[in-house]
Amino acid sequence: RCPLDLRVYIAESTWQEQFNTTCSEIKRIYEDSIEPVEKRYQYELFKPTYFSDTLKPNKPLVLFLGPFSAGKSTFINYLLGHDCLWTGPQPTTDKFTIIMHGTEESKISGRILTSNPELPFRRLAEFGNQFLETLEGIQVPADFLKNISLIDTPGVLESAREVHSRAYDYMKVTRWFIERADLVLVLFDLSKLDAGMELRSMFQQFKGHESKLRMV
Ligand SMILES: Nc1nc2c(ncn2[C@@H]2O[C@H](COP(=O)(O)OP(=O)(O)O)[C@@H](O)[C@H]2O)c(=O)[nH]1
Ligand SMILES: [Mg+2]
Repeated sequence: RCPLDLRVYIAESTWQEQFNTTCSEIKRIYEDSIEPVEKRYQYELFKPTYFSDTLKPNKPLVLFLGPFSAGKSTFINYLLGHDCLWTGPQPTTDKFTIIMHGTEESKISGRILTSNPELPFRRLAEFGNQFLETLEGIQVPADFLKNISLIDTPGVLESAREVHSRAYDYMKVTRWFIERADLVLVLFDLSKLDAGMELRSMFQQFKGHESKLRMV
């Protein structure tokens, strides 16, 4: 289904224009022809659609990873201009926090985040209820969040692993976020390096997505 005018346009335009036109044409076909059928037969009830998550115009995601107490939350608070996230020297919180734009500051539970079809997080529900307890969203009226969303993570735990055992598969969740992120910043504090097996497994999750990795 390629109308003649689109083919003429492709012949005369630059690569970026062709890419944008093709994406918007595929999206239009999806929205006009496929999405109504999905809705009519309640396709999402038995099979969440991968395409709707990727075709909807989602904002770029920047993921923050690294050891506990490396300064991830402090750095995000700095970007936001005020203290939205809890920070401190001890690994007392174990939350994945999605920071999005909102007209006023508010929190969103993991369950609401994963049930909203307008957001690209529905498939996170597959990691189970225990994980959803550790997932939260916050909306912040910061201007730069109009173009980008951030994800803060609990951080890898080497020495205190048995004290803060996790009731979900941290590495699989990390891989899920790495696959969807556009940029991944791994923060370290060189004065408290605690590198071990968990950090090594975390880096293994980058397989195929190494180009997104930046170490700070
Ligand atoms: N000296 C110093 N301390 C920092 C810096 N960034 C964060 N901290 C402190 O390091 C501790 C851990 O920071 P936090 O942002 O909670 O780390 P996270 O676990 O990676 O989110 C807090 O007590 C911060 O005040 C920094 O650039 N320099
Ligand atoms: Mg933190």
